[in-house]
Amino acid sequence: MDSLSRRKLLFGGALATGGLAATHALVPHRHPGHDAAAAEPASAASHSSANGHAGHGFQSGRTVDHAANGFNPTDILRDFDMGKTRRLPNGRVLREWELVAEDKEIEVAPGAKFAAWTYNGRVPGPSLRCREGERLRIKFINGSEHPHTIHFHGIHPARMDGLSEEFGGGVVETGKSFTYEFDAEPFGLHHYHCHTPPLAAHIHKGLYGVFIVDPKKGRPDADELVMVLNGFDTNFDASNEVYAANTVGFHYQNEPIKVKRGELVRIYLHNILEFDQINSFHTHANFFDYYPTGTSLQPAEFTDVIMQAQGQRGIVEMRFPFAGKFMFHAHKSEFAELGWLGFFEVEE
Ligand SMILES: [Cu+2]
Repeated sequence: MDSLSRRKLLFGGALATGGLAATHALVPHRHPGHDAAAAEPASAASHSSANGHAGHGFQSGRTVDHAANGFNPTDILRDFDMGKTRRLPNGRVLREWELVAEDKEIEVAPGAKFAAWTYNGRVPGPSLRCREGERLRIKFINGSEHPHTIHFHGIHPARMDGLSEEFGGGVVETGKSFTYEFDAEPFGLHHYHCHTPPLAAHIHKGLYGVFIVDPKKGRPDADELVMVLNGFDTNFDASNEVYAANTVGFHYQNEPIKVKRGELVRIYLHNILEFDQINSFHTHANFFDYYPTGTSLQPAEFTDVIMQAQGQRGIVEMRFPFAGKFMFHAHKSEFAELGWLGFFEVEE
């Protein structure tokens, strides 16, 4: 059994356990905008690396229409959503957000359209950020055609866990809303995603984002970046044709991430990749401190490559001693050639 047919089996199984006759609609085989132009990159960026040209179809320096997408991966790097805060009578801080699920076609590589499901119109969803010990309230409004939830990683009561009914939660139907409320704990780098079956579909369609709980005393000043490692199955064969950090393949090759020489750079790095079992992050010509899950203030490792399975995340801290352009990418050649590759541009 080759890996592709195993993937197909796994995906079929996930659909079956969803028990939904509507799975065909949940996982559309073609989207409305599917045309010859959209089909081209998927075939050019064939998942098979046997032809030796994987990825060349869209590794051309052309870029996507960020305005049409409604978000730009360069902005997503440093865009932290702190929500709105006020003091409760007991003195604690209450922090509130509103997240809206919305169906939206996005371009994940030049010409490669993807019928995404989004939180607040972007993939990944907003980078929610709070401080340890605060009370958090997240109003979720489902403006999508499909039922969804928000499942937060963290510590909270079962009803706030964002599961479906059979597991003690409740999906939020189209046009309905639900308010999740819990305490911000533990400090670290966490994440949130939809937990409605079929799970593989609901996650990989784009319903995910990072959830940062800062330690009470904070972390040292740094240039802080969020990278959500993801991928897209553009032809519905339960394997990805496009890989990226923050959605758009090769974006940070076309627009390198500008950082300052000698300055501390902190990366909130999270892997949500569906269908593939593992992802990785490698920096060229440099090493970094790594804090798995961000739950300790002491690094666990000093290295230049780490691996993350789906749902794993960690904080990377590094300084660049030399000016110039330095590559970073998945140390999985196939992913790198299909979009998960970029550059830091280190300036004086
Ligand atoms: Cu969902």
